[in-house]
Amino acid sequence: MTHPPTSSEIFTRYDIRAEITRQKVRRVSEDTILQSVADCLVSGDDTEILVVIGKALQKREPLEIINKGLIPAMKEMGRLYDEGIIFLPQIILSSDAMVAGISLCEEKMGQSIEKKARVVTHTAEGDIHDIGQVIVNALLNAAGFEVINLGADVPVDDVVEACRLYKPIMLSGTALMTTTMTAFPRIAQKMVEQGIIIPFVCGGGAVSEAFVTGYDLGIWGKEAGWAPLIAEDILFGMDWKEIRTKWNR
Ligand code: B12
Repeated sequence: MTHPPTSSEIFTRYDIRAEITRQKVRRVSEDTILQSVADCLVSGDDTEILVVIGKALQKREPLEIINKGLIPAMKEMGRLYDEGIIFLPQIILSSDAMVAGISLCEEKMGQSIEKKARVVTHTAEGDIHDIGQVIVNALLNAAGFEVINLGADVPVDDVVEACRLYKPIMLSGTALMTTTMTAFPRIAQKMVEQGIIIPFVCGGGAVSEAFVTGYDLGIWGKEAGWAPLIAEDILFGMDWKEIRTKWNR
């Protein structure tokens, strides 16, 4: 005779599942301060992260916290998600914590009063993955560029129109999905047709160097940190072809 089901056969112990998840999270830094930031991002607490980063900022530079704490922790979340260890709710909590943390670091980095030049940034049409763009905005701002932030899921024509209107020295695009990155060549083609010849730096998990260098104006941006450096090259007088030669294969 089979026995009636026990509680553990009926109920899922979510506290145990959470414990198992914690054991699978890899450390991202040897530095205990940066690791504490990463831990907080993984736990997805967008209030606590302000406290943790506030403390970290007393001993570490904001850029260090972004590059060596927040970004690797978000990558780790991506790995756990890809491997089916965590799910969308945890990702949403962590990405909210990421955005909160970046804005605190951004405040600390300050902004120069005199802006060097204007850059338009956007996340591709149909795509709401804007964490990469948020980082790009913060780094460009900190480096003294005026950022015209079009936000996420921006229609192709709106991007082109913004470039016509604001006359930026550079356009930045972020796409995390293979279905949305196809907006980039369409934007580039329309810009060329309208005579708006500026470097169009495209990044985000979905896009590859081969894809971006397949259309005119396209320059592949591997890391957010490249954005201000490329913008400086433009100020120095380099055109999109020279920039592509320098930064891409
Ligand atoms: C966080 C996340 C989310 C969050 C997004 C929150 C937000 N505000 O961004 C939420 C939960 C909302 C989400 C939703 C969805 N997601 Co999601 N998500 C992710 C996840 C886990 C991490 C992405 C991320 O933020 N990475 C960290 C950032 C910092 O990386 P990044 O943007 O690439 O930026 C870095 C560089 O690329 C570069 N960079 C970026 N832009 C630029 C620009 C310039 C100029 C330069 C120089 C550099 C640069 O700098 C950054 C670091 O230095 C990935 C999985 C993974 N492993 O990546 C899936 C993933 C991107 N999502 C995916 C999917 C499918 C979805 C959903 C459709 C799920 C669903 N079924 O509803 C929806 C999308 C809805 C939509 N229309 O967009 C897929 C995409 C698959 C594909 N290849 O097409 C992925 C790959 C997961 C998977 N393996 O299936 N998601």
